Amino acid sequence: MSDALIELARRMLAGDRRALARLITLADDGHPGLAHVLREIHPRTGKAHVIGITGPPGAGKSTLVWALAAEYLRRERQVGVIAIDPTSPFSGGAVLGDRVRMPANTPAGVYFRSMASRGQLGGTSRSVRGVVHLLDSFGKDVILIETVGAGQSDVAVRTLAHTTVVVSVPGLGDDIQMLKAGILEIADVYVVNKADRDGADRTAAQLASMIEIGRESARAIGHGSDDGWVPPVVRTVALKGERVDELADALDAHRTYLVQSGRWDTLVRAQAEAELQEALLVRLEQLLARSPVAARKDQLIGDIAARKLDAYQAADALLAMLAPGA
Ligand SMILES: Nc1nc2c(ncn2[C@@H]2O[C@H](COP(=O)(O)OP(=O)(O)OP(=O)(O)O)[C@@H](O)[C@H]2O)c(=O)[nH]1
Ligand SMILES: [Mg+2]
Repeated sequence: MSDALIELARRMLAGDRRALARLITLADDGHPGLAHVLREIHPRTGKAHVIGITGPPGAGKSTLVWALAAEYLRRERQVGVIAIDPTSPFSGGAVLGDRVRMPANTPAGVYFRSMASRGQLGGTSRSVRGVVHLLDSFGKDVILIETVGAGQSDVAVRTLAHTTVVVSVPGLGDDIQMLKAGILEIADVYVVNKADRDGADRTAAQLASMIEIGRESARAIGHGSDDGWVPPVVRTVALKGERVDELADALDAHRTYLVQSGRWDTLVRAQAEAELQEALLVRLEQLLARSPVAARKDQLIGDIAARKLDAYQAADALLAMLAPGA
């Protein structure tokens, strides 16, 4: 099994798109054999600029992603697109009749994949991370990840992206929901899309003043202070590709800033740490499942429920059985 997967990984690294598609499906399914694949491709990852694009349903994120992909292609950069679809019928996206999934003619050189977020934070981030690694090793220079804002998958993606873009639309300045969700604090670049509509300038000005207030209060408490990056606000008309070049410039500038300030390395380390933690948990679960100790687990769960033990005592008991004397 693992030999076949390694062979598939080698074909993918040699540029075979169908091998890439099959591996991505395995990552999406959380296939256990993917560990072998990741080992094979790991030395070839770490080059792509991973950009998360988030915002409320219907803001034009998908339209913008495609316009941006076309712009990157003009700049002779290879692009991968991951769209994370919320599975919940209440999240809005899926019920909008006019949502854009994918343009009729996907530009050549753009690899697109839609993934369902299963409402399970760890599961989503693990499989998306796997897909990011695959696209990265395949040679994509830029990986765009679209998520609907303020959901769990959105939080998961934030730990994967180097740069986060928050897309809003005219009128947002009057809507404090986004502020409440804390979404405004996370952006490296802001977009006011649908700038062909009334109020775009006003919304952009409100965003800019909110950014300034945020920076001032951070300075006042001696926190986060002046770190050299002021998030720009770009007004786009994604539908017509207007000012999408300006957005691409802002994203490139952010990447340069990250590299020059040393923050790129900090992000890479933080991601490596998150990944190690995930891997440890997976391995620990496998170890437990295979060991005779597994039989004790049910009993310990009963003890926790009956308030005889707390969860940490139970975990310590399991670990003591797994590794006596450790
Ligand atoms: N007027 C105008 N409409 C736009 C613009 N960009 C996108 N739209 C339209 O807005 C609607 C939603 O666009 P999508 O790109 O699907 O928006 P989205 O944010 O990806 O939506 P979900 O993924 O469903 O959350 C579509 O009808 C688009 O054609 C724009 O710049 N101006
Ligand atoms: Mg969309």
